[in-house]
Amino acid sequence: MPPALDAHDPLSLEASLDDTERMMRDSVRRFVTDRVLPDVGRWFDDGHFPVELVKELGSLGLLGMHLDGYGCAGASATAYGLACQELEAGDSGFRSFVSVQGSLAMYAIHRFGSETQKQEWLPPMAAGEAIGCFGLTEADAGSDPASLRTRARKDGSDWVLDGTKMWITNGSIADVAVIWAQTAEPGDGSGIRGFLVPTSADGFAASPIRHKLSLRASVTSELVLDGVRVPAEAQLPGAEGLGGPLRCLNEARFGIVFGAVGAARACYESALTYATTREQFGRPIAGFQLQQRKLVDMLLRVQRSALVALQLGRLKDAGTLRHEQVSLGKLHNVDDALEVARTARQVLGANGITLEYPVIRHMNNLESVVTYEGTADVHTLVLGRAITGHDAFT
Ligand code: TGC
Ligand code: FAD
Repeated sequence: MPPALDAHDPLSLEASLDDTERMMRDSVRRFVTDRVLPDVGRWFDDGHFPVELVKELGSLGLLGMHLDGYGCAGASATAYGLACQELEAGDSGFRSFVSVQGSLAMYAIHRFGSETQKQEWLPPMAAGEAIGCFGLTEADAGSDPASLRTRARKDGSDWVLDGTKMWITNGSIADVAVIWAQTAEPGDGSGIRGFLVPTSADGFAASPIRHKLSLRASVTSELVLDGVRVPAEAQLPGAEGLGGPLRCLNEARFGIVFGAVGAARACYESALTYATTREQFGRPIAGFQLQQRKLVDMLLRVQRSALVALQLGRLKDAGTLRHEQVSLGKLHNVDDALEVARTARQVLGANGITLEYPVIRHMNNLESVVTYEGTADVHTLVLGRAITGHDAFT
């Protein structure tokens, strides 16, 4: 007889991981259990991101972990994804930090930067000694970043940047901001270019966005660039046009595909434990058919999402992953994670609305996750365009 069904791994997906992937997953899970879970409810309540843990994330090799050289771990895409999964099982804020640091800011430098830029920024960022942010979105340019209005103009050999960026993760704790701006002056070439702006530069200001009810254990900021002057060498030489930032987004979206599985799993497990211990009408609520239906529905969604994530990980490691496939994964897994979180919250009854349990924290966080890195609508239309050949954006 095969062993009894494992309620936490009913498809035996564990067996499809190799030793390195399992070790990485387990070390991040330990970090989350020991360093994040005991305090994360309080951090969320206080609207606080514990910046003192950033160096620990660095020493675990999690910052820019799928990049090669410059102090980065050079891990496989699947191992990176599994790390994101475990971090987000703790809180989306931690996965967000790692995504922005490694997949947006460091990836932009690694992929598009000069050798000097890589040497200057990547080693301290990998170690968690320097923090990066990624400024693409503006108040009037969210889903449509091609319409961004931040400008970079040439003055002698320098660049001068003016504009405002909105909703920027890590903005107020960053040492360097990757800023995407329009260069439209004659002789400068035109189009969107990326710039590495030290946050200590004159004219640069970052202020935290307050009163968020989602991703509270994460820093989200507004950036103002008022005549910020940087040398010619601050421009990322390899990035030209919207394709530059969009390539960075593919990396971070890939991490979210896995991260969403972690958040969903945490909600499912919380609901399963609760349902088997909470008694009403003289027995555990897990014995009622309606609750079993909810638990099984959650289980199916978590497993489906885990399969999608693993398949995308294998494709990325094989070098064949397309950006539309990342859109499919982000759309599917975040939608399912939100559905799992909402269902789990109901299973917990009144306890489901408190921070004593992780569920409503994940549920609220996932409202950001479904919005950033391309909303569910945007990814639906990316897929719609891919399967019909008709572009609904233009
Ligand atoms: P479109 O004409 O489709 O494309 C312009 C050029 O880019 C190429 N391209 C891509 N390249 C790489 N990866 C992708 N995913 C790409 N999508 C498009 C495309 O081939 C084209 O290249 P070329 O050489 O022909 O010029 O551009 P569009 O203006 O129609 O827009 C397409 C759309 C809507 C899909 C895109 O604008 C989009 O993805 N919008 C969503 C914006 C977004 O996701 N913003 C995220 C900001 S960062 C963030 O949220 C961080 S939160 C992180 C955290 O805290 O975890
Ligand atoms: P809008 O684009 O105004 O969309 C509003 C609604 O209209 C949405 O439902 C959308 O799906 C829909 N919509 C838009 N266009 C279409 C269309 N063509 N067809 C159908 N429906 C459409 N950005 C960064 O650059 N860096 C960061 O680090 C960063 N971190 C973030 C952290 C948090 C917590 C949050 C919430 C956001 C962050 N963002 C960041 C911004 C994020 O990427 C944007 O919020 C997102 O791209 C959506 O833009 P928007 O909020 O302006 O919404």
